[in-house]
Amino acid sequence: MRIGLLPQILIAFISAIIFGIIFGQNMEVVQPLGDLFLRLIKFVIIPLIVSSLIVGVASTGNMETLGRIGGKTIFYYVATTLLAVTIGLISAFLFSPGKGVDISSTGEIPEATETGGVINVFLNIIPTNPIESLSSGNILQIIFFAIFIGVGITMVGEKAQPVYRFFEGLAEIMYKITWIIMKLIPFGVFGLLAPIIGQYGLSVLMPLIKLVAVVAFACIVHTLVTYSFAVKSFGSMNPLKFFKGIAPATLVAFSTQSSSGTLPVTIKCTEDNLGVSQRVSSFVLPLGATINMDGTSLYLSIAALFTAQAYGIELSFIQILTIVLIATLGSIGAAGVPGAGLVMLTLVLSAVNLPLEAIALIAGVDRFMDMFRTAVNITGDASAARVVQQSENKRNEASLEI
Ligand code: DAS
Repeated sequence: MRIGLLPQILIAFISAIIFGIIFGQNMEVVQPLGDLFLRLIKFVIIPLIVSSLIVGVASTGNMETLGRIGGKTIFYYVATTLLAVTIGLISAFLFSPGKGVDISSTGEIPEATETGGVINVFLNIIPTNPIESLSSGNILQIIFFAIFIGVGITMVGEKAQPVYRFFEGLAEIMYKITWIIMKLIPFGVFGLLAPIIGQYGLSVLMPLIKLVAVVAFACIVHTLVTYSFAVKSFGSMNPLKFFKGIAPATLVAFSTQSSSGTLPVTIKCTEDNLGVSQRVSSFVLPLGATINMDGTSLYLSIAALFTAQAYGIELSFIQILTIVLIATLGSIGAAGVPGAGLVMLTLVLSAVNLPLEAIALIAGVDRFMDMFRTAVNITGDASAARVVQQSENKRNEASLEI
């Protein structure tokens, strides 16, 4: 009998607690299992973010599409994602989910990087040597490089198609490898969590329950506030009609934790219930399932602050700004598959030098948060489709009046 991944993670989570309580610090013997899982996640992250970002940006097709509809769509996606990250940060500061257990990492906590001012943060994003950025794992520069390659492919058009197809294939390969690594989560959870429980006891778990609650709260606030305002003000639709219309897809996303897996349902609900044409939905929704993940972005900002709070690390303004940037860009690069946000969390923590061991704590409850963030991700995509459709309707009406 095959046990689903979520029950497996629950079994690993509960086993880690039981073994940690019974065997105490002796459980550090399974630490290598956890380290192996973290190394596998770090191994996949850079090729995954490069290929998925390039494909996500270049998949807008051609400059015409990228023009009117693409411009509106991408503007809406970036604006709502930045809003989501802001709501995430405010929630994390308000409720401090990580306060309660100040666990210093097993290794030396590296000094948080000071990058010398806001201007430098943005200047440092531009890679002087992309190969060096890739080899040194400079996340922001890698993301910058990938986005510009994606724009370049779109601008060049036909001649760049072999390059596009190469990265499309690489993205599929990386999604498959990520999918395999996600299957190892139960082992990673056990190998990372049991030693922590053995060393710190059950008290370290309390913040986790708070973390899930804060992520769920932020997801609900973002959905009810941002999307209601957007569909009412720019989509000329009653928010209740919008949420009722997209509800089947929202529930499928909550249950499957996969935006890509929910895409067919999202398209059907959007076209049948939200008055969106096939022409708009076939562009906005697949792009959204790839690069628009508001739930993931707010989760990344909350999880990063949770980590800083749990390890007693004060974050500077520059680091918080970096978290906003990476959470926004990392959600663009996250795949629409279960657990993608957890993989991207490595990106965010690495970028501001926060201890990756926190992944151990978070991985155990990640799937519960993934339910909420995936439901937000696809609801956000549907709200974009409605807003873009209404904009197109107004444009067509205006052209008829001329
Ligand atoms: N499960 C991902 C999705 O399908 C989101 C995530 O993991 O953050 O959208």
